[in-house]
Amino acid sequence: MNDLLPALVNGEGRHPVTVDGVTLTPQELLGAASAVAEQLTGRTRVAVNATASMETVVSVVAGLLAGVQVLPVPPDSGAAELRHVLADSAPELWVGPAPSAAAVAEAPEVVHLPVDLGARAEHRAVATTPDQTAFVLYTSGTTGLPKGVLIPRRAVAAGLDGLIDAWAWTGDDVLAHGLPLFHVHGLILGVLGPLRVGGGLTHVGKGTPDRYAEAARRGATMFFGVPTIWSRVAEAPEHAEALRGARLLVSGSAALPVPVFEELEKLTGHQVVERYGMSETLITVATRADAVPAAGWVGVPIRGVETRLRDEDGNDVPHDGESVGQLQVRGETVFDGYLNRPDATAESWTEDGWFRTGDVACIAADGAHRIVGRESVDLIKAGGYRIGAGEIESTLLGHARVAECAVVGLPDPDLGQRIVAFIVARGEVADAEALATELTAYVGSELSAHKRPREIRFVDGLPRNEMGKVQKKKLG
Ligand code: MCA
Ligand code: AMP
Repeated sequence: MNDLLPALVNGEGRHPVTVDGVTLTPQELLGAASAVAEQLTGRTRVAVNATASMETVVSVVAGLLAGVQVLPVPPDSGAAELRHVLADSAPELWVGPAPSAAAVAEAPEVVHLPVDLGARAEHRAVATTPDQTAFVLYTSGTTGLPKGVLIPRRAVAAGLDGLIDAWAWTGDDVLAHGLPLFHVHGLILGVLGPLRVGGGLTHVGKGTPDRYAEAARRGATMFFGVPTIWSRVAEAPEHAEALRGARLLVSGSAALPVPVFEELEKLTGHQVVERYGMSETLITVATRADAVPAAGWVGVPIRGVETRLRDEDGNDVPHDGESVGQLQVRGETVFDGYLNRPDATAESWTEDGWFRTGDVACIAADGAHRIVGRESVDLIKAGGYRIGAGEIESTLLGHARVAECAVVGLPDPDLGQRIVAFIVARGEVADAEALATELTAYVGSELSAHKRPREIRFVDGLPRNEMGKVQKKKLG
């Protein structure tokens, strides 16, 4: 029995799946994934070098069919990030796309099992339980190294069913997007959603306005994007126009700016629906397809999820659409904890069992939610990626030319926030541009491309309070 992908396993999928130009029918996809799944019997956890490719999709489906834990690894992960992730999670195999040279260097003992997209094996049901871990997804915190979020199968099933219900998502829909396949948004919603419901998928490779327009012309009905993608679509009227015939445009992973919502309405005739979630909780709140979307609001809790607002003393905050409080959630979609981190896991829940999101929100009397921001300045959202300032700071401090540093997210019209590093250099800075380029590349080689600062500002000192703590609010 397979609890996660019933439409795929039961042969109910009617539309093909295309990923970056490679197309398989659902039956071909099931056949290729079943061939891999056979080879995963008896394994516990496998890593996937999660490039935006059909190999990644087949590998992830294979892992789920086989009941093993899937660890999607960002393909551009740098040396330090790989060292941590691979040591912490100890995957037994790489499945699918070949691991990067950096990944092989960090864990040469992990064997690579390639996938054959032409293989066609019979699907054999493997017994699984809802509490089994489906995914280990690494995500950044405010400080320290990324943590492995343990996402059980029940959360994936409940999260997708909640969205299928909220968006009246059916097997007639063809979803298009160009999101990375190593996060909840692109992978769990964007690949498993269509496969669970039996609809089509067109992964356009890169999320550019021209590719979204092309997918629309080819019949895609639903589009997913992060606000950066939508703001780029809004700036490309010649492509935006093609989205008029779509059924639903969805934005998430960061706040969609109101002017972008308004511009898209003018250009496409659609009011983009927003939804809100986290790696730890999957999507918890969504604007329903049958509701009238309001710019700046992300909708109501999906089926099976409850939310509440608390002030700093733990008291209830009124649902009046104005009062802000810490957003807490509970329900089927919430994760099981962080891998090997009982301390961080315990801190994440209140004593009465609610998960602390770290987001600040308000809730209106009709149940609509507005995300106001994050509690901590140390979690940056750039292009929809969640990035811990502390991780970048520790990395920069490992460079011989950095004496002190502070990393912040400053407002950016394209990315929402852009990563800016304020650096007190060791020694004289003769060529600031060359040193900035070197430090940026260093962060990329240790962490990953999207964690590179967009800008480096060399300063003589950092603003500190009497206790010596850097006052980040004074940087900018
Ligand atoms: C980027 N570039 C840089 C730097 N950063 N160059 C120098 N220094 C830097 N610091 C280069 C890039 O390599 C690229 O070069 C060029 O600049 C353009 O980069 P960029 O503007 O970043 O554009 P992009 O590469 O097209 O990325 C924008 C993007 C991307 C497509 C929106 O950020 C993205 O895919 N975001 C999605 C994140 C996501 O899925 N998050 C979900 C997690 P070249 O062109 O030469 O390559 S959140 C989640 O899952 C929860 C549950 C939720 O709510 O959804
Ligand atoms: P991640 O764990 O990478 O999925 O990032 C989760 C964070 O993204 C949340 O805690 C929010 O801060 C932010 N986020 C996701 N969706 C939205 C949204 N629709 N509006 C505002 N912030 C969002």
